[in-house]
Amino acid sequence: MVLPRVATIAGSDTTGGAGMLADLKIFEDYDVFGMVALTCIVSLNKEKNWEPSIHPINLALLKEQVETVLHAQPHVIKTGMIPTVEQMTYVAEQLRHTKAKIIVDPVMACKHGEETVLEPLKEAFITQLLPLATIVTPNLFEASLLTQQTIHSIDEMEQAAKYIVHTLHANSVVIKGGTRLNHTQAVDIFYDGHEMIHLTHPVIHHSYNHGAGCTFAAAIAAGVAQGLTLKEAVIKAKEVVTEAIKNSFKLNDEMSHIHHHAYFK
Ligand code: PXL
Repeated sequence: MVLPRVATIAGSDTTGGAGMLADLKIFEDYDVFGMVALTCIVSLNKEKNWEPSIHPINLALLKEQVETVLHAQPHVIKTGMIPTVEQMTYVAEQLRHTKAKIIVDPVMACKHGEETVLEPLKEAFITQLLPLATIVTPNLFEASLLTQQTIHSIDEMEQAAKYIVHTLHANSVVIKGGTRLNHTQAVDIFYDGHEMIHLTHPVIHHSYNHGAGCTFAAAIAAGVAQGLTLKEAVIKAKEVVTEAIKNSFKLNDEMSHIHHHAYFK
């Protein structure tokens, strides 16, 4: 049997919760072979009260890495934080020529306690990466940036999902609503242009979810690489993330992380 190969084009979250560290942890758990093209290093600045600082990798070095992973012909490619428009333009150009399935996590904010917003990336996502996406995985905040609509209800989530597929031309979408709509159920919505599915689970009453978004998209990527349909991969990914959030832990006074591996124990 061929060992499925998955490449992630993403940043490193030094604290081990999000970014390509989350991706690789999940790829191991799914037993798919992981590769990385690193876009940036995110570390926390002690002098600035542990605020995150994003350090992009220079374009020449990113190019060398992307060429290297593409030469190994990954079955699936996941994109995470791509912090500059220059990087994103280059990555989109390369992905346009691959046969791999493409999972786009449209990271536009970096939450390490404080939130750093990468809004200038919005146009580049819309014009360049989304049309290449087999599936795109925005959270509520990213979905409202991409659609320029506020989202306060399940109905508005559904409208946003339709807009992302039919107007922005992603092949399919899962909007991670999580607990932000303040219901007793956390609801995510999957839409592939035909079927609209609600994925629900009871709200977990704490906010330790750093890394959940990356983990969800990584689990979808790994599931697709193993041959699951998109819908099956999304349903399993939701179970994996829910278990990871249930088993989250306090890393230090600033941060709490999910336990990526919890579902597989
Ligand atoms: O969760 C978004 C994210 C993605 N990638 C990296 C990050 C973060 C948030 O902290 O650090 C590298």
